[in-house]
Amino acid sequence: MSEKLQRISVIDSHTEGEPTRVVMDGVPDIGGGTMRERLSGFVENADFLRAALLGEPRGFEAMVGALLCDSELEECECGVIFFNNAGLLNHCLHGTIGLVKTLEFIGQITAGEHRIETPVGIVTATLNPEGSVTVANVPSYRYRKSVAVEVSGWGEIMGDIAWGGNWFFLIDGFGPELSYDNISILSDFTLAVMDALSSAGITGENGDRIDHVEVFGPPPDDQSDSRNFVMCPGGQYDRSPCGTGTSAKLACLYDAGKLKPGSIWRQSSILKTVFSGRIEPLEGNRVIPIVTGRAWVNSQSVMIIDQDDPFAFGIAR
Ligand code: PYC
Repeated sequence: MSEKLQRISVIDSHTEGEPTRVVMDGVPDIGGGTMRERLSGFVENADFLRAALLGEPRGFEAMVGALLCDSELEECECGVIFFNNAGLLNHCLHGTIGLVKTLEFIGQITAGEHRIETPVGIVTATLNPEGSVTVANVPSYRYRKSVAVEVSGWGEIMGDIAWGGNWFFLIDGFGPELSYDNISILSDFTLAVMDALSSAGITGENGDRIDHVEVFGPPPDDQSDSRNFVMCPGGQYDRSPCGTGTSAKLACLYDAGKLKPGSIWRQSSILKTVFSGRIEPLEGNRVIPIVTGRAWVNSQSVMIIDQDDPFAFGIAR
């Protein structure tokens, strides 16, 4: 192959329906340090990956990218930086589950506990003997409860603001019915809420942008306790129950006295796939959410970036 061709190795998986593309090799140097410190190196040198690998014609907009990195922390198996069509993500729990199954697939890990460094902290992922993955997430908490926001076309909507590794606005019992046939209207609704939060200056702690909106409703069957629909930054909904979103939900339930240590909460996605979760309490209203889900590796490939290809860096770029 000539030098005008750049080759990038990836392994794809889906976690309860939501895709993860792990970038294994072939990426420019983004520097060292913690995963948080490397984010600026990613933006400077590797941001092209977002459109090139996740956008058309190689990917599709709902894909989440996970750049596999070495970690400088001795206790960590590896580090990871998550990104999607809109930019960098603070964290991604379905992506962590996908990454663990990818590391198992290439023979790097076997069943047991593995620490992974993310930009928001270290998580402990357990690859269970039967194949599922349990992630003990970063400390999570409800920041504000029953916050009202006026949403154009929908009126006043109430929700909680919580951190689960990303910032969420959690809406329970308002909005369109949670059904697969309603994905388009659920998308319109949650995007309108995201816009309204931003216009009203409603944020997470320290002015952080709330970039995920999560709507809850009754469970679709007896396999779960609730169903959700989660809108991610970039306008795509999460096909899985959203791991950081489930973490935020667990923190809210705990703060409301509705989830005790030892109890299990089963969160269904809009596709009816399920994450099960529990909490370990920390000080105050903080908890460590512990979330279990399944992922399957479904592709291993080498992406070719041909400098002569008009869409070498994706159609969206
Ligand atoms: O599972 O945490 C998650 C997630 C965040 C965005 C998409 N999935």
